[in-house]
Amino acid sequence: MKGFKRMFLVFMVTGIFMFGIVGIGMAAPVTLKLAHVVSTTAPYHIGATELAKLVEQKSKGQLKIEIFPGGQLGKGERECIEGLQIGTIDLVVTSTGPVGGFVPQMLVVDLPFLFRDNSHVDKVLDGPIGQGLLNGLSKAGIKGIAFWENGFRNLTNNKRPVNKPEDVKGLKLRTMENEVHMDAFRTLGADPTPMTWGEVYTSLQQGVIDGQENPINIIRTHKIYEVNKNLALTGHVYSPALLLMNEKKFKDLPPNLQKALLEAGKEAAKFERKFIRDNETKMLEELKGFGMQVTAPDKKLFHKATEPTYKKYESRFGKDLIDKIVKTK
Ligand code: EAX
Repeated sequence: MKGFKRMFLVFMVTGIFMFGIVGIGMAAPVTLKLAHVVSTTAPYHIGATELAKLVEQKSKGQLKIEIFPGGQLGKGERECIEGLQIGTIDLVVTSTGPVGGFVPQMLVVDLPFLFRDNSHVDKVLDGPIGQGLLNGLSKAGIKGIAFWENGFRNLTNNKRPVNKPEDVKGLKLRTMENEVHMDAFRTLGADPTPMTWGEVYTSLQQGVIDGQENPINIIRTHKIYEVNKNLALTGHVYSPALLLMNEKKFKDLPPNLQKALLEAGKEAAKFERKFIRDNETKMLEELKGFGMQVTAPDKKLFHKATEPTYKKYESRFGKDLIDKIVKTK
């Protein structure tokens, strides 16, 4: 019996000792707050949900993401990015729309008709040019993790069908808080009104503005068909999105969790883009089903009409960079 007691004692002490070490080794999981301003049916949310799953897997539960959709932590994307800078928000999924207000160089991607199609987008944004733009965010205390997608933007309005650039003249159009977009619409003779996303539906409903422009997925998942009846497939600008993190908080993460987040951020980017591209045609058919009058104007006419925007911004962004993007095959 004495021998058995000693063995049991040794076993217990060893067990407690081992458990102690493991217990101490395993830090409490880190939970990051992610904010975005769109609905829970929109691609940003679908992508963020996938990101949370991937991060948990890759970090073996050491890193978790809590998602705050629909502007809960900041009614507009600019407010969310400000929250990110001061540290009240850890991660943000946002269009590049308002980012130019923090890092002007990022606005280069918002030039009209800069990107030909999705594969051109992927080659540029997943390549050295894209990485350079992400690195540039560090100037504003922001860690650029990956380019996600918003999509090619199209025009909706309540006044008239749009079949040519002249049809845009005089329309009071909501734009993002983005000077390049506003300049492009001024060249078309429209009256651009910068406004945060959360105010657009009601402003259209009350006739404060005539129209707005967004990718099909945003028009569909935010019921814009209830307040605007004309949709013109202008595809006048590609709107990238970004997964951003407060840079200090990123640097404070242990290397294994930094690695998990960077990998998951890039994988979720592919997942989110694929979701948008796989569902675009279906969503467009649904918009027609909800009674939207859809026109497909000649994009070359709009491209030609917005060319003056390039003249204005060439010196700011550098003709070299613009040419490099345009010439990327
Ligand atoms: O990022 O503000 C906009 O029009 C954006 O496309 C929307 O917030 C999604």
